[in-house]
Amino acid sequence: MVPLKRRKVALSATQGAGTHSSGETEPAKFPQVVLFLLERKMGASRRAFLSQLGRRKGFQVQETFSENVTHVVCEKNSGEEVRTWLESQGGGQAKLHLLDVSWYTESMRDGYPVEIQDRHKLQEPVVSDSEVIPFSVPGYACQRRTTLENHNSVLTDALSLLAENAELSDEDGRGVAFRRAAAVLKALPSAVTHVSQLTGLPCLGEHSLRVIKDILKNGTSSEVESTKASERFKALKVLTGIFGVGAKTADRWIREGIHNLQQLRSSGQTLNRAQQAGLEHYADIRQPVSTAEAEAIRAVVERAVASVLPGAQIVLTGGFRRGKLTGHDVDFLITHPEEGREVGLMPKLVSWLDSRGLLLYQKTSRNSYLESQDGPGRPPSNIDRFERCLSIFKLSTPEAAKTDLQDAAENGVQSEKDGESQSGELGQHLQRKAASERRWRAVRVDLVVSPVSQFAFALLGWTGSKLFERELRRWAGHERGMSLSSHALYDNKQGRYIRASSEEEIFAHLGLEYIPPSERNA
Ligand code: 8GT
Ligand code: MN
Repeated sequence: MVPLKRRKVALSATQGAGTHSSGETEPAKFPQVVLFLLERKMGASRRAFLSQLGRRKGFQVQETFSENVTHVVCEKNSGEEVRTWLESQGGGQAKLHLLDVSWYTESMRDGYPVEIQDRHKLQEPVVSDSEVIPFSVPGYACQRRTTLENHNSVLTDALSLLAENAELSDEDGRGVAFRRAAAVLKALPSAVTHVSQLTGLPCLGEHSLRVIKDILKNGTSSEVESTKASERFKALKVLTGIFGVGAKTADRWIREGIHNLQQLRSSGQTLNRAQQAGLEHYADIRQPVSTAEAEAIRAVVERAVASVLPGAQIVLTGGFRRGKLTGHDVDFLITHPEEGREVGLMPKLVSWLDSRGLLLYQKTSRNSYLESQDGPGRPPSNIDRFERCLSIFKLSTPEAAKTDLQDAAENGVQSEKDGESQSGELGQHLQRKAASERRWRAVRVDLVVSPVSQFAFALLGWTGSKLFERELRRWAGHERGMSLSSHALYDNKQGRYIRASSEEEIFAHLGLEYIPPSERNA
């Protein structure tokens, strides 16, 4: 045994975290790890012995507890007991590890801080409701600020996948329920670690709660895993990944035995123009669009708009306006400050782009919105009826070409995953060659033209997220007796339209605090 009484108890109290607590000057071997051994139940002599052993092995073992401590090592203490003691010491830092002495002895044996396993962690008592700080979240996504910083992405990814599966299976109700549950978790200021924290949160239905509990308990949800692995879900994803193919068409194809692109190509199915283009540019379109690419397309569209209608204004909407770094497409809203001048803009814009070979596909629908027909007395429907162009741009940038190269290089693995099985090495070689030779890539672009009188509504409606929009309309209807669309706000009780020239005004009319685009990522 070590002569205990000779330990220099007070020594380390004056020393910082970076120095060796035994008083020697050599640098700590593991500067990130600052240990403190709790004397309670361990006893002073054993503590002194273990501390000295640790220091000899190059660990920083502090004699007194401080903010610098990263690991508290205890013997025969429960988590609750240690937490009580910690509180009496003024807390300690948030990421403090509370560990059993077994972690320490194993680390001593191996000569380095071993990875922390569950069995090393102190037994935590079952958390009772009174001890957890419950999260508080308002019921509508449009009352919340949801940034891109998501502390619960494991949970929200799982719920989003189930939402997607429901949507692809014509079960929209279930889809929305999962989306709402995911949106609530996205808005939380920190990660959920215990189910009891969910008490009182809105929009968490029985099914969503079950999935969340599974993940908190086991790390995964069997339902999510089996959905992900199901042939039907995989086929639906691949087929609806084709521009122009919706869930209904994909479902019909699957019933006819078509599960991947190869099978679709050889099936002799009649494809419409959009689907043909979608199939042709499948690999490009499923590749996320970067902000740089979105900016490049903005520059092109700006040039086009300026030349066909000087003075017209163009705004990047959709996910990019919310600050997302990638998107599945690029959305633009175009208007002119003089009402009426925007009429006829879309065909001119499209032909400007088309004549320069910038469009691989386009389909323009005319503006079918007529306030006189839609109201008063007939509130505007959710369906958007602006003059609109769904297109596939041919984006030529060196950067795009580089991405294509990378794509092609990874294509073997990627395509297998997508169900687009390549026909051997030759197929892959040809695809790689084709991608490296072209100096462009296909990008989905949506262009929308709005009269300036409806611009604020169109901007709000096209900024998203989809759930945020849905929740705005639900709020308007249920809480305010109003109908909101991308064209207008209608007061059902007063039987009249409410004008607005900015998003801020619309939020105010709805009795909502203004939420900027970057916080609409519900
Ligand atoms: P992304 O990054 O995947 O592109 O995500 P996003 O930009 O948020 O979604 P989006 O599908 O591109 O749609 C952009 C916004 O436009 C959404 O908030 C959606 O609600 C809105 N929107 C309309 N009308 C329509 C429409 O007819 N079709 C689509 N796809 N979106 C519409 O207001
Ligand atoms: Mn978009």
